Amino acid sequence: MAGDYDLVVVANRLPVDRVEEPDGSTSWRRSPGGLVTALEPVMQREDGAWVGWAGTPGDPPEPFDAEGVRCVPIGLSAEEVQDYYEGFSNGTLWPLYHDVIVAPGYHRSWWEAYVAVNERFAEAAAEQAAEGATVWVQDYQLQLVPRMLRRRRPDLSIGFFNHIPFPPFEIFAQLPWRAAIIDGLLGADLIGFQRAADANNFTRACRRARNLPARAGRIRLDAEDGREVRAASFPISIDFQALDQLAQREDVIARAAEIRHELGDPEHVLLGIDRLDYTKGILHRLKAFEELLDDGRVQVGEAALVQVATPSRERVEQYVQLRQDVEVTVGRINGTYSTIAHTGVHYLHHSYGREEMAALFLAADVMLVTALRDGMNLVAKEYVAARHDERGVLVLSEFTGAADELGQALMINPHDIDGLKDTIVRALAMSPREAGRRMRALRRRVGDHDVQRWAASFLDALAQHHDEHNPQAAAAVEHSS
Ligand code: GDG
Repeated sequence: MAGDYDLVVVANRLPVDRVEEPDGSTSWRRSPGGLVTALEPVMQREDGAWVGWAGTPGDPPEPFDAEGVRCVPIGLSAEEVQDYYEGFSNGTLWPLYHDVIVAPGYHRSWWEAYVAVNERFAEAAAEQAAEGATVWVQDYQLQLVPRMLRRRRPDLSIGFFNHIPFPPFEIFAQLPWRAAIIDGLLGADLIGFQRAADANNFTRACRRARNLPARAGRIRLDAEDGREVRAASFPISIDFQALDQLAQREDVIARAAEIRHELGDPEHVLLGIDRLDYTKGILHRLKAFEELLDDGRVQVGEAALVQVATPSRERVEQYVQLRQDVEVTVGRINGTYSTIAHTGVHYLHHSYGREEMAALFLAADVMLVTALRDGMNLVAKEYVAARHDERGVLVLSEFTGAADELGQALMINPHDIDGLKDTIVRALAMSPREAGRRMRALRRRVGDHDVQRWAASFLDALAQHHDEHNPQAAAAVEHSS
């Protein structure tokens, strides 16, 4: 049974957050994040629906319209939140896909919940999509949805985008359900990844785990009349123009100056902004800063490090441990090096509004992105977008997707603490002329490749590939018309 919508986005979360109003009623506010911004214009133009979890366990609210988009909530029980979301998504897949920085848990009960919840998302998407519609499935929580959807609706054009890395086969092979994940993804016409290396890893996994003929990002499925699936890179980006403009607002510029003043007007402000996640290399960054203080190459009072660590996945064991480790480390650094007048590390375990984020970016001489593995890292691109003054230096881990595009950043290997320290010192000492030259090149790149362009290029490639390589779907649509 076909629904009404020509474009259906399926993501773990809806693009809106529930807000309790003072009068006791509830309303929905658009959640911060690039995906919503990127898709909003297309969703409005194409008559779009968004299928996702509303963020709290229990029965789902009825479908509703918000921000010009039809929102279709999926219900998750408290147990499913534990097993599908905190368990298989964030306790198995997240560490496995990020180079096993911590050990993934392999539990059959988590997998069963993942399968059941993916079925529920697929069912809802199948109900909403019009005949011949496009369905765009997002991210690692929903890798089985493309296949489940195709089984129900062979007429659809199905895309999938993986926001996190896809690991080398040697790591992926650990997963007891690796074949089912590959089969799930191959239900799509087009599978998008952040980096070319991720697409290659996936293509190789198709060969190794499924023995499929897969070459140069093309996977042929002989069992499905030779249907061909394409795997390619589509590096995600940010709404460059919106952040550029926000950072030019007088109140934001004034707030940036005020932040520096509140920090005690140090000569150098260093900044880290991350979800509090073990993939982000926060401890490596703190270690480098601590050693620089210890060596006397950097002095408290002259330099201050601001570390915003947004609370994240607080019920998952490794995140509880990480928070403790970060807080002990910050406490030790400040206990050892801070003075009554000056603090070494300003650690902020909460999230901020967009204006404050833009002001922080503007206030920072050096932005530290030291991820151990990161699909893209939007914070790096946001720093660049905010620096309309063409100042500031981006220190960027080579293990981020962003490193493939932002060649004018100072690249580091976060495991190489000496190298990281030297690069921080180099960033602090960089002439305004060199910093300006680098920042201009970075801004050109991000400005030309913004999130709107990302969404359009994925959807165009999907339409083209679907028309050329999916004989079954074309037949299904013809048959029904
Ligand atoms: C996943 C992949 C990939 C953070 N704190 C606050 C805040 N943020 C915003 C940032 C940025 C976003 O959250 C985080 O995006 P990242 O890309 O840095 O990292 P993940 O959350 O791990 O995202 C990643 C991404 O998906 C997209 O595909 O790049 O590799 O892991 O936009 O600004 N925003 C506000 N207050 C905060 O305190 N307003």
